[in-house]
Amino acid sequence: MFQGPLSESLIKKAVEKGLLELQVTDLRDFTSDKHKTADDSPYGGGPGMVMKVDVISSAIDSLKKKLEIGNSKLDIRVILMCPTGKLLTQEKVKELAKEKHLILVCGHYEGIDERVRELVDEEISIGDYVLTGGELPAMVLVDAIARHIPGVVKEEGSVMSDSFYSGLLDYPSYTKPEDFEGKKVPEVLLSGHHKEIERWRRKEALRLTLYRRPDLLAEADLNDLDRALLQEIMTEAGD
Ligand code: 4GY
Repeated sequence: MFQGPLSESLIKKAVEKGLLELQVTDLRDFTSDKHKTADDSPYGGGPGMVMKVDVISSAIDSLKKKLEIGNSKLDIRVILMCPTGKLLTQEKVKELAKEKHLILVCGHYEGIDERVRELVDEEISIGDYVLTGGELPAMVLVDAIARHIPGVVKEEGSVMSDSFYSGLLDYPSYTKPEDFEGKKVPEVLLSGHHKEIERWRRKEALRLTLYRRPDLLAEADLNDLDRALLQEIMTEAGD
């Protein structure tokens, strides 16, 4: 399941360049019976299967030991991907990108034994919906983190100007053709006036954030120019 998404595009190149190392561990390798049982029915009855805490614990311990060979005692963060975790944000992604090692635990089936929560440092959710497993969320997290490793994205400026990076949505972008079925590229972008282009982009980023994500705007770090631009936007809207 990990092979497809992680052997495509920028992630593959990052691995080839040695900027990033990814390792997939099969929980079944840490089972202790001949049927390789990684899940069992819930105590108290009810539908579905529950992932076994002893199996997950062995897998985490083994990974920690392996990573610690050669390195003296490491502080490796262990993250459980689950819908009950804290919602993933760009801020969290940037924080995790600074870590040297991460272990991402992917649940499966209907649930995991409650005691797994005590084995992990934190729980992260990628959104308020339930998937069939934590694998896709883990890949989402890996992809988001990888973009913050120097050298993974060619132009680092493009990471810095991303939506959410400065707490606002990104400004609108255009490329050729200049006129598509009557829909024209804003004049200012063709003008070559760098200062004016910068001002326009900031204003449009503010406008987009105001209309689509006012919650972000309330949290954003705004300067005097930003406040002036927002004033302009609201005046324009009132006309
Ligand atoms: N949403 N964000 C998510 C998820 C699947 C039952 C625990 C999510 O991160 N993970 O939906 N995971 C569940 C399936 C066991 C993981």
